[in-house]
Amino acid sequence: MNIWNTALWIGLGLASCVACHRAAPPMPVQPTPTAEQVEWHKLGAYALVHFSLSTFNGLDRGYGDTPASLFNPTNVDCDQWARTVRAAGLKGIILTAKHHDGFCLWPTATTEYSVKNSPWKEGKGDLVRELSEACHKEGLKFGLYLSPWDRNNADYGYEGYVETFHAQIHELITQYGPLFEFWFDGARGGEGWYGGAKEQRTIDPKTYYQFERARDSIKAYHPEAMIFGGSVPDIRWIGNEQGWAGDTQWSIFWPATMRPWPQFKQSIYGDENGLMWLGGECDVSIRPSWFYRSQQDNQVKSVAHLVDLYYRSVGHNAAFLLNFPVSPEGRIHSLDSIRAVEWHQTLQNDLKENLLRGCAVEASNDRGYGYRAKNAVDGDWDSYWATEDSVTTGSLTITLEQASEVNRLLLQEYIPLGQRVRKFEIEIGYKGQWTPAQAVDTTTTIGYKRIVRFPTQKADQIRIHFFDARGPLCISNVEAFLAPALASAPTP
Ligand code: FUL
Repeated sequence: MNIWNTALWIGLGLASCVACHRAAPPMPVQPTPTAEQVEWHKLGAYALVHFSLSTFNGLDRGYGDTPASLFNPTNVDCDQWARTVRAAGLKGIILTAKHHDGFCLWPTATTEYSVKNSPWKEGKGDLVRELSEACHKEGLKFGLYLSPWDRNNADYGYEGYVETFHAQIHELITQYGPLFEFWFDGARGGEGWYGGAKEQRTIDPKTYYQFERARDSIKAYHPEAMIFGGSVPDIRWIGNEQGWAGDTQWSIFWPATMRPWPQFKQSIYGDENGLMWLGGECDVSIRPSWFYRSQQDNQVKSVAHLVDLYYRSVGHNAAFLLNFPVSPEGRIHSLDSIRAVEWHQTLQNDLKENLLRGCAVEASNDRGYGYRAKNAVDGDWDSYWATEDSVTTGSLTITLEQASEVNRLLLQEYIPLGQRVRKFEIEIGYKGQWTPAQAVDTTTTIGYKRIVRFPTQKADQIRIHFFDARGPLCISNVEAFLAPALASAPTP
């Protein structure tokens, strides 16, 4: 055996030794997310933009009879929207390609009610294209909002409109992209212009729009796109339009046909007994209205309000969808862009230095090599601490390298194997004395991410007790921070 063969043998031996000592991973606890849903969870926060005829006619839900000629922005600057959104730390933009009034922001062949019959760029403009290109340039993801309800279309409520709706989906998915999200608003039927009929039309939202067919078309071109709304979604509305998720927050839901309790309540909290994975998305506008109104220039949400919403959405295992109402000029108002960037900077300061990275950590139990406690503080989401199959409670004790003040704790579960933790508690240790952190946020579920705020305390150790879980614990990440006091005081 020459020296190379010996080296190879030792190498192979070591590799197989390591392989044979790695403990088996825990079994998934159902339901589990798809790989695409996991990637979506990682986005955290992204933007919505409302811009359409409603920007010009003052109606939040246009009736469908405002002439297309009213759409005449003087200085559309999609690059400015994309730059603003990126500077605000948001990961993408979803655009209202068509709102309830039926006006289309792209030169569709399906209706005359679109930008092609507006004075903007003499009818040659295409806002969907401009924004998709701007997003691409800024490294942002791009998504579309298409209102199923169409108050302009004469055929709305009849078969003809369903074909128009699907033709619009086809145009959007084949001409623009890649798309990371497709947003179907829940508003459905009611009064409208409907080609001059001016009447009330009702539809059955579960069957009328043929959402299964829409889903197949979207996924064929954009397999990674998350579908919001409709009857076969990938993610769910959080049950309010104020930007917050329930303090207990399961990414688990009942299918539409089997919901045991009121939809809105389940939307806010999810339900651990549900049968499908459906993460929550928290939509809210940076101003009171979705569309721009100059009277609201003094009502842009404060940094403290936005920071609080971040903790109660992303910090509650949900996504944050922040709407920017673009002005009639065609720009995000400087009040909004400055506020959004300040918000992002505040959050960056709050969560700047992870005090637990690489610290010594002890667990009450682990399932063996490959799943030790150190995986929870190694900064790698894909490695996780896991307990033995029969162990669904336990604790992690982390010793800081240096004593420090602390007021934020961030926890993450390894969700590809399901959401597990029902309840936990944080204890702060200093010089051998342990005191419970007086958490502002409840310490129930974790899921993809949970950020807990508590009053500043001096710590040389932090202990997390996991009291109850749906299976063995799988904790991928624990971080602690000291957020500057003035930047964002926790609001109850
Ligand atoms: C709602 C719509 O009716 C609003 O106009 C807005 O688009 C919001 C995001 O969704 O349901």
